[in-house]
Amino acid sequence: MRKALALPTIALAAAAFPLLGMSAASAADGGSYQADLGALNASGVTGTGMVTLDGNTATVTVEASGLLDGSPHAQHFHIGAEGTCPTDADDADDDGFVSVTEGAPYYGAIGSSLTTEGDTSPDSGLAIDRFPTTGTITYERTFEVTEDVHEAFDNGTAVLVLHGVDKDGSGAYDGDVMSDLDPSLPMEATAPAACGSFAAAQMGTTPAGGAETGGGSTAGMEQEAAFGIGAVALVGAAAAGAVAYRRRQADQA
Ligand SMILES: [Cu+2]
Repeated sequence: MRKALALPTIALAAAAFPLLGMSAASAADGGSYQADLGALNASGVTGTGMVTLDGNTATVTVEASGLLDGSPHAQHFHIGAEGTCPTDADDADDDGFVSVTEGAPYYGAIGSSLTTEGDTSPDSGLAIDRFPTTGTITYERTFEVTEDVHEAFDNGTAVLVLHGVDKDGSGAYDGDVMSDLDPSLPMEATAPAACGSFAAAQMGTTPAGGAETGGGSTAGMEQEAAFGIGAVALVGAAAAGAVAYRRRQADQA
């Protein structure tokens, strides 16, 4: 597996010489991708994800509605599997939920965490203080993805997944079924609410290097402003997020 070891070196070189990376890679190595979200766990969620890659710089837009308002919604690029989504029939253990574990054979593991600020690696997969908390999500952020994420977009195995579903309609994440990811959390907090496979978007007659330059003007709309999430957010670890989550639940109780 010498090849795998070479990847970080390439990434480092690109980071050190961004202009070099642009000329070498991005002109021929970009693209736009769209995912139409379908509901999971009877969430009723609808929406769209858009990604434009310029080299490994991803400008990401997620618009979704029908989520539980006031509760965190982890959102990720999942990679490394079939590039497809499960259905509600894929509840293999018959606990009433399609869980993350049951969806993984279709959409794979976390490749990027679509956080509102800070780290976007899989390490932030459950950093719930840095995910949208609104019933209608309007997310836009530009960040660097890893080579394996870029490759997933290239080969059609990148999938957008939004998590957190109030399946029993109680107005909060609760219930007796606990999460397959963190047994201290209700299943409702982590179960997928919506899923969509990314496919290359039809760019029509857009000339190379043309209209896409508009991304720079909107990329500044960072999400801490949009969601009012302030200084809370240095927590990167999932454990810290879980603690914060329980604190929030306690506050609501
Ligand atoms: Cu996910």
